[in-house]
Amino acid sequence: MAERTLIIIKPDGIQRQVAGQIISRLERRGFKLVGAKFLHITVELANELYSVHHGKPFLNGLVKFISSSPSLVMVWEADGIIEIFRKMMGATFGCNAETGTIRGDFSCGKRFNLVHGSDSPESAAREIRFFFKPDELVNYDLTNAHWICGVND
Ligand code: IDP
Ligand code: MG
Repeated sequence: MAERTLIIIKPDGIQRQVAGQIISRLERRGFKLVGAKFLHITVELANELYSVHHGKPFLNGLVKFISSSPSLVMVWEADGIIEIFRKMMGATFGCNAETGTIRGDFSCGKRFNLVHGSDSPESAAREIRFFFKPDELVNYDLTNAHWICGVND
């Protein structure tokens, strides 16, 4: 099975109605969607999701932002997707992110940066488990997979 990552379109992405544009970029890159949930992340869930940031000065503001309105939580799959998607997201703050990245194209701010992407295989496994039961992730073949990945011989 190819690598999987957790991608969240955060409340600002939903409220600004750019979720479709962000998903288009994931499809265009050849990623495969294997799970999705539209939900309002509660303060409790946000605190748990961002437990690595406990004690940091921005945690309270981050939790307030993430729990302020619904998010679209998804699992996508592709070889090397964790690193590829981190590059597609760009630097944490839109004001620092390169043009061409999601954050660099949709944001000039800081905390309101539209997307979350797991930062390592360990984080991906933990974050995916956090939102999805194993049977909520769908196994299927993309009929054009051969044309996306090619033959590497
Ligand atoms: P990442 O989303 O690029 O992995 P993290 O350091 O994991 O960045 O931070 C999680 C989220 O917390 C960021 O996406 C951003 O929304 C917010 N954040 C991070 N650092 C700051 C800060 O210094 N001020 C305000 N918000 C921050
Ligand atoms: Mg992070």
